[in-house]
Amino acid sequence: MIKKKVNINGASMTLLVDPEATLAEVIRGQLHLTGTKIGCGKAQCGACSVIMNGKVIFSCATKMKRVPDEALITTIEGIGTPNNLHALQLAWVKHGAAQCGFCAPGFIVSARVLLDENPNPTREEVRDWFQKHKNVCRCTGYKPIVDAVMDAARLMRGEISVRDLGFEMPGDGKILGTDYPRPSAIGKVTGTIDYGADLGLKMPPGTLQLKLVQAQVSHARILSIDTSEAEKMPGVYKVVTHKDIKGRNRINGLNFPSNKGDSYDRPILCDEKVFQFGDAIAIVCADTEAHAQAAVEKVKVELEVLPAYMSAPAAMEPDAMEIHPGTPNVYYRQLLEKGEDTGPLMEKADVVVSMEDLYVGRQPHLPVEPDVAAAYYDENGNLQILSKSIGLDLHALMIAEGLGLEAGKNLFLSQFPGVGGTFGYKFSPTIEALVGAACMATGRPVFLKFDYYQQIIYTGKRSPFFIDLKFGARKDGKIIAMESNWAVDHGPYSEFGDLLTLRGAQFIGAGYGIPNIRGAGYTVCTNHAWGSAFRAYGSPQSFFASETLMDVLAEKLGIDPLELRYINVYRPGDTTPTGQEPEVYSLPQLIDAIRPRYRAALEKARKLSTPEKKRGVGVSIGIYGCGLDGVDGAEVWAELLPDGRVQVSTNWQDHGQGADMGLLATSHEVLRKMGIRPEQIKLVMNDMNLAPAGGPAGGSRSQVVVGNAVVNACEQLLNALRKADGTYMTYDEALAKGIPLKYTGKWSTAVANCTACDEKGQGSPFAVYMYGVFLAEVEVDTTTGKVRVVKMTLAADVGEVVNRTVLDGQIYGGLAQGIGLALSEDFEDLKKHTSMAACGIPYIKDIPDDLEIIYVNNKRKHGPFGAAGVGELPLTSPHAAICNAIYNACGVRITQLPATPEKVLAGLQGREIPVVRRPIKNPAY
Ligand code: MCN
Ligand code: FES
Ligand code: FES
Repeated sequence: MIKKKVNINGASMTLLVDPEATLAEVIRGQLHLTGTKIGCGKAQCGACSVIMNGKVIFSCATKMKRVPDEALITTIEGIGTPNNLHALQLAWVKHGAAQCGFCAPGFIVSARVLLDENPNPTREEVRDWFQKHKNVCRCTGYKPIVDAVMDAARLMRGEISVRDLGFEMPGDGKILGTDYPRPSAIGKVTGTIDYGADLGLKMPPGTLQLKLVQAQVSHARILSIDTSEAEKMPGVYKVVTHKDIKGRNRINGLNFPSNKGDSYDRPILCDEKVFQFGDAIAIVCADTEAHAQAAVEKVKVELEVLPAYMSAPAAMEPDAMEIHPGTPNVYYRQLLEKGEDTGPLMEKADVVVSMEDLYVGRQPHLPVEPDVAAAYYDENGNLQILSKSIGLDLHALMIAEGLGLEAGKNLFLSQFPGVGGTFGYKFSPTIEALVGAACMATGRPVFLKFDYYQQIIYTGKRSPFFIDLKFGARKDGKIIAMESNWAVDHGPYSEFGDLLTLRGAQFIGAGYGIPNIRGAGYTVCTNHAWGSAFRAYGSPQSFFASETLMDVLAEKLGIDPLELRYINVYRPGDTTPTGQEPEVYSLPQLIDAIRPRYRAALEKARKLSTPEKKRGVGVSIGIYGCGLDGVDGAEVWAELLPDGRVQVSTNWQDHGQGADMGLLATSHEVLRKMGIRPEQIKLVMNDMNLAPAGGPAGGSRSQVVVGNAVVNACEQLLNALRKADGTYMTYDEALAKGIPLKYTGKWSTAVANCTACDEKGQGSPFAVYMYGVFLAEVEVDTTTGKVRVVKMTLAADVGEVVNRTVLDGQIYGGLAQGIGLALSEDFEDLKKHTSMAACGIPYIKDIPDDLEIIYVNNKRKHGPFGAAGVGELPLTSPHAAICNAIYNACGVRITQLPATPEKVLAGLQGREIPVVRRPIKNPAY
């Protein structure tokens, strides 16, 4: 222990600290200044940035013994408060620069030093600054952040006023379609909203800290688990193993009936086998994290190590052992049969093109906030779990049986107030059942937070697809037949593997009115990371294949790639690969909108290309459904409160996308008719104890499905309160008349006749789709193979705009993730891909400042006020446009992602680009 004098946010204090503790631990743990966040914990993300003696530093990497005496330290709490926002915080709110908001405190303190040093920076100087200080944002695509810094600088220079950064209510009082700031923004930019790790520090005395014993091998039989020594370690309360779990000890994966995989193949705590590296074997519950961690080392696990099948090709080999004994490694098949048999049509076609083993890898989600959860028993003896779950009611159902509980009866889930991004990994429960099991085994409140390494190895990843694809086309460019074959490496757990494989049927070749299709997709069990949802789920893999092959076809036919797409995109009379009639025909309009930019980009690339730096342009189309397959519904309550406000309640879970804003703008659009202002709407969200099920915030469904239920609930309330003269009753009047004050709104895609796809992949799975055309401009360094994306443009039809800032932000953020997917992101090598940076997260200079969006608005019949969703559209196929642009620039065709400099350079030098091949194309099934 040492004594350290410091000045924090203007207050001088003497601290007693462990010299080895980090400044972040002291600020957060001892001083409870939880505005400073810990993301990577390794000086890679800037979430923990604070100012020390005028410099931006990583508090996660600064030991207390290195903090100079009398250091002047400023944290986010010293920059501004909710009642007195700093210019940067005002501008952050204005530009929607805090989506999940987890990165915001770090960026804001970093920017504060920049503006102290340089009050009039250029955009590039702002970008250089954040690059130098390694400030990472996974949500915004960085552009709104630079916008915010520029505006804050203007305000500080006196060029604009505070009012310019505020929200001006339009005369009609309508906030739908405006840049109204999201309700949670101020909490995020001031660091006052509690994320999981913040709440963890504020739990009551007696809370047990949890640490996991995790597998260090990818496949093994468990021979014994000995906890006796660990249980004797200081501070240890209990070591929980599978034997302590009262229920079935399995997560219910909710498999399709035709899936040969067992819905119950994912253990909560491993009992018989280890299925992948990082699997949880035991939970140490102790008084402190340090004590728990020390005891983890003492748990003895005896294993018989088995061969590990680390990819679909390996697990498909005839001599591979069954990873789940009794279940074949290829455990699900999705057929696709539309129109006539394609064999004879391919023979008749003027041109046939095909490619094999097009591959999109195991993209890691990389939210800046690592996974975290807490559990406790409430006063009624019910188990309460808090987490980052984006499907509270769904996850309660999936874990209840495993724990021996009943969802909604004695098991309730809620979200932490702040959730630092999920991008879909939280569509599956991760550590919810672990904290539940620990709380049940100890009877004490418990808390578990992952470090970033655990975030990477334990949580699910995007599942790689290997795709073979063939198009048969006429000379005029019209595609008449498609044949597809795909294998999905879904890791060891079958949960949602069938659904993901179905996405291949729905999205390979989507966007084009191809009349005849034959295809088959296979789900493969492997020992690499389990597959979970990832934004745009299944479509980035699918579009990478069809949008790459479109360019190959265009070249063979001598037709411009954009025009070939124009010839083939959905027109009235066409149907989707699943035989569904599109609800709108946006793609020709979107191509028309992008064409002038495309032509200009080609011209510019021609002019700017040099032998060392070759420029190129590529396009792709992207489509995604808004909903869960088939019939999908939501429930919402609207209630008039005694003070005249209206309470709107539902579980529209927030990842950071702006669920609060969506719920507010959607309900306000109905309620404003009775004179309700936005601040009179009380949102009650994301707590199973308090709000009904809106359904998971996945599949870009919430704005459409929950939004419609919001409209329904609010309209019922409005209709009940409307008087004959068109005015509305007050609370007292309604009470006096005995009119019910609370209404349950419901909506389901049954009104749009949605049907799940059948065994031949045919059906009308989604009521509403989103449509986009991507334009990528790249520069390839021919000496290194490094690719720089110079500009991305997306022409998008997401229907009516609900909130402009949220919408723009969703698209910028998705495009940035697409650039990462194309060029750098991967989770393949368990030894190498172990940190945020090693997994290839894009820093600000990896993303162009030039991100352009062109909106086309075809109002959707089945969307509230005509809105579709947006969340996943921008990540459907930007990577395909980028790879097409690389080919256009330098003639190197990348067929397996990511397009690393090594691969591009190999292509440039005429060497073979290494690829992974799938041995068995049509496995016996
Ligand atoms: N919206 C809008 N106008 C429209 C459509 C939508 O303003 N025409 C707004 C909505 O009000 C909502 C947001 O855009 O605030 C996204 O709406 P929607 O597309 O319906 O998606 P969900 O609310 O269901 O959110 C989930 C979606 C998915 S599936 C993933 S994955 C995802 C995403 O959104 N993960 C995200 N966006 C993310 N954004 C952040 N910052 N972090 C994540 O983890
Ligand atoms: Fe400190 Fe990432 S840099 S948490
Ligand atoms: Fe930056 Fe989410 S807003 S990480």
